Amino acid sequence: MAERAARHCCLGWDFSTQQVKVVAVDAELSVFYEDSVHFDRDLVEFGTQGGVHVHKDGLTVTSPVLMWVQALDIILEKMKASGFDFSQVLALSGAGQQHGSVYWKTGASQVLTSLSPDLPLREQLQACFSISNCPVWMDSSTAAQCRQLEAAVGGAQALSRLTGSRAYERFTGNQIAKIYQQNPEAYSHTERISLVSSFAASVFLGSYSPVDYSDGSGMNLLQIQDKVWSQACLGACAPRLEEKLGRPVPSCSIVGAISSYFVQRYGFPPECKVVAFTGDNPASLAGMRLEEGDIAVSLGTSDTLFLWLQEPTPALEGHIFCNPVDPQHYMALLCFNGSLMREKIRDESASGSWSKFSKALQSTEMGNGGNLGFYFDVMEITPEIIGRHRFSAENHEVSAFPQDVEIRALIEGQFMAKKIHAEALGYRVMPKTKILATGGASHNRDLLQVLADVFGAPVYVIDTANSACVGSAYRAFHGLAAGTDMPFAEIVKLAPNPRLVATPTPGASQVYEALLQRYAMLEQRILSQTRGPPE
Ligand code: XUL
Repeated sequence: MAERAARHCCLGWDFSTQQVKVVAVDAELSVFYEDSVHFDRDLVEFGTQGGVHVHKDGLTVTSPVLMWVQALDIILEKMKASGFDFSQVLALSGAGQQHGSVYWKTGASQVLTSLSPDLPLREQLQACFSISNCPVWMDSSTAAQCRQLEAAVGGAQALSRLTGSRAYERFTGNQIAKIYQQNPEAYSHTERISLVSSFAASVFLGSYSPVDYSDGSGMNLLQIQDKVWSQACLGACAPRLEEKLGRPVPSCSIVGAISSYFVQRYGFPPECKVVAFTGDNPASLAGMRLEEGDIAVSLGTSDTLFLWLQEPTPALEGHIFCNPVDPQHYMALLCFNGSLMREKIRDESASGSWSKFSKALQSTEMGNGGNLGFYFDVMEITPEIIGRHRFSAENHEVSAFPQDVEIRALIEGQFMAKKIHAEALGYRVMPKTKILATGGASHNRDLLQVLADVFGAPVYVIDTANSACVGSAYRAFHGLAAGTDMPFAEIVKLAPNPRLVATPTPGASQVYEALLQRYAMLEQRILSQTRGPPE
């Protein structure tokens, strides 16, 4: 403990869908403290499942804002009880689940700046929100608002060129439009709208934190090239929106010093800096130290694929965000449904056991004897396909596969879809390409072997799966050095190197070259059967 106490450090926070996490990273970039508060388990009074409430319509998905506030109280008290020496914290930053939004009621900023150090945050902030259940990224209730936004700017492609994405239901602008239309009273009593990331930063700051460019790119409101709010988009969503959002800032900005509440209650130094918080995916890109040519694959509730880009090529699928570690550059993000389907097939075809699931992958051949499957019990994100579709080597639709074949068809299908849709954004696997895997399923070697084989590139994992959290601490160090123009890669050069876990099996590229073409063709066939031929 005494040795811990002497370490200068930065904190990285992660306000994810299911929990709040924190890590402390020292000047040698070692993680020496980790803690978390789990919403379903540690905050049962809020009655969430997986950190959210799914409403009766099956489309609206929200989380109580006070649950996030109370989680912060609990985790800070846990750190204090463990003897964590807050006086050594030089800076902190954090990540939030993307797209979710928080609505601060008129007068809340007064409360934020004058918090009493004797009371928990929840007690003092409970009357500060005009909307108590915040829309989160799993919400898909804003189809009408998406259509309105696209129509207002000249179509889906035009919106994508402007903001990096066509209209998505979970993107914040559309969520704000819905709140304005359905609850104009609450909207008019809102003085500030934050993302989950900038909300958490605001609490630490004791005043409203700006939205950063990178998480701001997930709103369908920010012009990603010019880094200003699009007046056309703001106007299409809700009135007086610009003043409620504040001006966006580069992701590595210091947004201020920590609020006196944390200095007095926990012993943070008054000069401790708050570096702009960003989205969980941008923070993961930082945590994995992605370099050009690399692909990062985060295997979680949703599987996300991200690529570093110099020149944005916005398309009708996927998203282009401003890059969180280099404001001149961009990143691309493709989202797919992920672990829920893997868990379902594990339960159905491997008696709920991951080790049986792995054995099925080991006992089946690359290419699965030509059998291919599409498994989308809920609407897939990229592309919009629903249902289960299985095909034999002769492209005949079949109703079932043996259990082992089913498991390999699911995993090969999930990875082939990723490669096909990354390439549709202009991405090409290069000889120096590394695939960096993270998230829950990145612990499964057999799954990563399939990933290496399908992409024809080596797969690495980083030591911790907490990449958003660790990336946030790295970004805090980056923010501290911002005045010196030191590039992010230089800041993180002491960080542990990624660990090689799988290299492509000889012959994999021949097997998958053919299979990828069939997968793409069958995907088109299913799409045209369900929504008619492409225009
Ligand atoms: C990204 C997205 C999810 C959330 C999860 O567009 O919706 O990855 O960020 O936290």
